[in-house]
Amino acid sequence: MKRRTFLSVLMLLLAVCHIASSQDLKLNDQEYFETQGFNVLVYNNLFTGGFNDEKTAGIELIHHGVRTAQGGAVRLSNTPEQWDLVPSIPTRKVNNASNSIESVLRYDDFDFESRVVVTAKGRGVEISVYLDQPVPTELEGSAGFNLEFLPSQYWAKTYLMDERINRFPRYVVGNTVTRPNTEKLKQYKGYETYDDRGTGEFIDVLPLETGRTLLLAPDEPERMVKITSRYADLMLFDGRVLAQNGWFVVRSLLPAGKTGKVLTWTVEPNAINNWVREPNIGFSQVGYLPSQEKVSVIELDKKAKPLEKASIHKIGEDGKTTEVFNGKIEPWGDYYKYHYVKFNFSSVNTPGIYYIMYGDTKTNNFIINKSVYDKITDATSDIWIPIHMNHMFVKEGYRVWHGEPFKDGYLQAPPNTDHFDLHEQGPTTDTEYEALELIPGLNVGGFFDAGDFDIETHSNISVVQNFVQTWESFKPLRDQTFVDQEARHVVLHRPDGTPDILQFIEHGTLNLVAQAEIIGHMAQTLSNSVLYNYHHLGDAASLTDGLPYNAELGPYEIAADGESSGVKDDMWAFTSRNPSLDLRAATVFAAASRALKGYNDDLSERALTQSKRLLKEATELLASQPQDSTGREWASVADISTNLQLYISTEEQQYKDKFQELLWPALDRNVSFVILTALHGIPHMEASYKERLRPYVVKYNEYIAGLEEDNPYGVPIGLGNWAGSGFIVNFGTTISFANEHFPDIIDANHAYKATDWLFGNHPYHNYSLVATVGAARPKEVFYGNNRADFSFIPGNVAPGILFRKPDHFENYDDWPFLWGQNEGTIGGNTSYLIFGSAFKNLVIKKRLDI
Ligand SMILES: [Ca+2]
Ligand SMILES: [Ca+2]
Ligand SMILES: [Ca+2]
Repeated sequence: MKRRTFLSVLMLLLAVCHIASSQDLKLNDQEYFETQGFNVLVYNNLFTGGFNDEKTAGIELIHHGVRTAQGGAVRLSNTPEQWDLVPSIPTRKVNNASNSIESVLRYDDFDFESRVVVTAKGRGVEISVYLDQPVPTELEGSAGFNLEFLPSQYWAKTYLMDERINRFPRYVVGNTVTRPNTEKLKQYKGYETYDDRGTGEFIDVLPLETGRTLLLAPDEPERMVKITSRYADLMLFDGRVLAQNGWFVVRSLLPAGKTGKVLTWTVEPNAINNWVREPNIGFSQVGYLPSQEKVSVIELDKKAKPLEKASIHKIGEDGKTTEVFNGKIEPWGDYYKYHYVKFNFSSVNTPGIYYIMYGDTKTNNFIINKSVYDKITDATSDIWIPIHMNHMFVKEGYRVWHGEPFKDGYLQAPPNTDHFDLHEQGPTTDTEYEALELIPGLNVGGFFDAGDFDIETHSNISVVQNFVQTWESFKPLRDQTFVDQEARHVVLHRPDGTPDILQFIEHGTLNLVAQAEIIGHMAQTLSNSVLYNYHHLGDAASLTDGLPYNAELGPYEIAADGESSGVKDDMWAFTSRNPSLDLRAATVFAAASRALKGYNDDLSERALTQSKRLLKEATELLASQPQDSTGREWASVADISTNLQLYISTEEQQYKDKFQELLWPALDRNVSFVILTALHGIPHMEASYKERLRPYVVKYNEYIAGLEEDNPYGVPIGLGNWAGSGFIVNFGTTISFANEHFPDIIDANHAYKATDWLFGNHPYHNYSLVATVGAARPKEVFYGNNRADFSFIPGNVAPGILFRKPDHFENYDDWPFLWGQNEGTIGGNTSYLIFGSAFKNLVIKKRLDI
């Protein structure tokens, strides 16, 4: 008896000690659970359905600095894909007194609500699901609580379900069953992510394991998590069976016919005692010019005590290293989750190979030399851009990047179509074509949008504009690409006597002119008609079967003559007329016409003809629209730019007047947003224009100075759902042009902040965000169309450092599938071409000054 009392007291004491432990989870003022080593976020990031369900929402774990789990919520399938239904979270209550967060999860389609309560318990959290009404009958066996773990952080590590030892598979090899489509719950807006090949069945995934206690990664303290479930079995699924971007899913079904507390999990991530995150030493992986300013921004755990000094070491030709500089660490301060200090080593200016030492942390090497930036656009122009040429066969060495896509052409999208890639066909076709009729001739030229294979007309317009601007401003004669439009054949690394940029202008113009000539105006997009081939991963030429759809044939049947098929996979042209888009096309046609003259005179003339026609028609259409309609909303930067381009092309006073009428108030509203367009106007306006612009350039310089206060990197950092490399490219371009026109106001050195950021001086890690580009440590995985291979397409610029609410920046370099941080777009990468060209121009000028 006595002994039992003693034990009870001891246990109580232990429990008290445990409660007092400094590593217990606490709700912080950012409204998430925190302890050193891990954070539990509870609906700080919400699901939004359809396009935005991209594994960045729900209950999330940030484990020793890496967001390793997300998607914690009541879900309706074993391994939910993008476009599966997601719950809305109408209420979320943070209760500091009880150390808990309570949220209501709701599925409108089934009038189904649950309450998820997450409570800190010692070193972990308890997650409970409450129901006021039982699970609706149609969701019995489907509604369950899921939490998803990142495969790249768990594969090849061990796990134990109850006592059974196992290993997370490096590649998905799992068991599946097929079930009748009648049992498949509807997907977002009724879309279907799969092609059932006429079977009437869908694939469901079977669990890898089932039990009550799951221990993940006991062999890796940074990733070890223990999950126990009190009332229901835990099942472990491999989400990669259905979709390469799937995660490992831990799931318990909600019981049928029950109310009250129906499910309780305890989730206990391991926190390493006294863990402190390694410093992230930012620097340019491409290297530095001898004369330029060189500042490393070092990102530190708030628990880390900043060091006094850091040092630079030179690697000699004999392979030996010598310390050549040591200097003081300057404090900057806190920015979101971390603390930042700076290390200025500008005085190191002898060409050579170097690395940085900060305490025990040694970086990889970098170069100081006059030539480091010479090739920063070559991978983009020689490789990334030609690989994205649509309707062509593209070869590099022994490798075929893709065959000729979309030989089946494009069908007229039916009226009233709401498209999954955020387009719509309005109530009429606005063409002479019937719904689903082939519009012949559109499968020519154009560039793939991004990691997908559609032609976004507005992006393709910007792309041609970017190419023409690069050509007219910098005249790059680089020729490393062979383009045969007749044979639809492209070969990389094979010169053909024509500057590549002219061939890119031609290729973009061919598709845009075809749209104008054949449809009569611009299409919004040429895109997929079915969701199951929109997420295509593989050769673009195999996205469709290359045969026009023939309604006379049965499903999946091929005609006897081999010329058509019964596969409904053809792409659609979305043709609702938008006069603002036509007006933008008119400007780019005028620009392309100038550039193509003397190279492809026929296309040059056709572009000019369409420019004049669309300009007239679009102007009339816009004038006939009611004043308050969106068509007359001239206020955006695109409209300011359009009027400038129209003036450059036509020299008509009305466009010059309109340009200035829109420009000055826009500059008053937001100088940093519009200044680049204003700078582009200088060569075309009278001298007084430049003088009127001067005070705005002074204001822009104040904005640049203000960025030094805003964040440790001194660049505009985006906090949106698509990370901000694009802003930084634009920032660098603006500085380059502003310095050219106003060298007395804008210091050229600010442009290095843009290259520094892009090439490695940024939060989370220090890898270059541009694929390859002469960097010592470029990022290795991107969301390109080869993402399923965990690879990259050289020259791609990743959106980069993605912000997750409330205070986390990330960029996965072992997991390509999050587009907001790892994709590259044809618009963004051709903007990088302009930035790189303008920047190199600046550097060459400075080099002459040296
Ligand atoms: Ca797209
Ligand atoms: Ca060429
Ligand atoms: Ca087809």
